[in-house]
Amino acid sequence: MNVKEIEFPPPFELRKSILTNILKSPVVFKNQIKSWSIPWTTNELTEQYGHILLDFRIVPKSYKGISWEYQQNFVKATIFDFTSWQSEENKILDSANSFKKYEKDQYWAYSSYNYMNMIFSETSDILQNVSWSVFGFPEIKGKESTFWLGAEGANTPCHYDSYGCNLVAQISGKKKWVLFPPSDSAFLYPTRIPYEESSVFSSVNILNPDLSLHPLFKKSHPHVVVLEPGDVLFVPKKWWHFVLNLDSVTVSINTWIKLDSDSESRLEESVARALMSSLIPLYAPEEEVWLNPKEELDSPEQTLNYITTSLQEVLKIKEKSSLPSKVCKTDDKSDVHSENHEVSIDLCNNKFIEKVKCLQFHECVENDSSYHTCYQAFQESYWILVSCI
Ligand SMILES: O=C(O)CCC(=O)C(=O)O
Repeated sequence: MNVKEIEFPPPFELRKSILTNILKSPVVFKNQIKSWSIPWTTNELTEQYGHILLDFRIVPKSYKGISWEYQQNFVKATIFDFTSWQSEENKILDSANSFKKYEKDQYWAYSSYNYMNMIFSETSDILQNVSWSVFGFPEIKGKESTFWLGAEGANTPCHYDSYGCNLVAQISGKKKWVLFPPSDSAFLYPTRIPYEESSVFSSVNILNPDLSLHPLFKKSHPHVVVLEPGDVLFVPKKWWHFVLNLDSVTVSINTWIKLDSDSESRLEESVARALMSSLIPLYAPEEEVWLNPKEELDSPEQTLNYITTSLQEVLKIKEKSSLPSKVCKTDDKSDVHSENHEVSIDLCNNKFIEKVKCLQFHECVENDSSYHTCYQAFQESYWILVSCI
């Protein structure tokens, strides 16, 4: 098939398309970040940043359930420990290597969602040389980006992010992204358990779906893309995604771009937070974890404050948008008109993203699932409250 090559748009045009929500489908951009002067190979990464200490979650490769963060073991290890574990035989690893007791054929490890300014020093090249300017966001650099390092098989459960949209740069190894449009939400059985601020998880085990439990999943519309080093994926707001590392040392760097609609999402999130903060202490069964690691519950006063502040923010924005001018200010003070705006370049028909029939992208295995339907009452009350806002 003769597919039209997509011309890369000028940065200001891409910025406009992203901020005004004209770019509604995922897009892969090729060959735009090769000039980033950062470690592209495992050797360079180990040489320059081998000493950096990260938290890795460790999961047996035989585990076929959803890899929820709260269920997993964590190890603290350096990047050097990780890359040597992946390239050497376990028996010749230094005894101080934190992965020594984990056979790499039997376990995967993932250090995910590391804010780069928390792990790399301020003067490090990687922090300075990551720049999203070619996509129209010169104000976003390494400091505002996150770093992901994982082994083959490491994955992130299917979820969507409540705020912003996402630019993901693939640096080393390959990653498979399975994306679903926001309109597929009903087919993905959204859940706030485990609770994590700004992540709405799907109850469906994407690699091993149980159709007796989640029959609507077969109506979903997966969009599959394998990212290679140098690719950048744009993920529009509220697109669901499941992500799988395909190589032994897989590195990606991403950033979330703030959108005007985030204020409404903050209000929704404040309701979720209030509900979880009051429900978890009362109802979470002892043997179940309803809270993701690093999350904390708030006091009733805090949750109320959070709702009030985010509601005021929404009302302020609504008031502003009812004024005659439809100009919204972006972070860099350039004006972006939210209507009457023509996009001259067709970005939405991207040839690298394959729309597949649901269940075609993996073997569908019917399995026993221990997912607890007792969450249902809670789930329903949450979605009713959110939809009332
Ligand atoms: O790369 C991954 O494993 C997940 C990335 C992700 O969820 C995101 O960038 O929003």
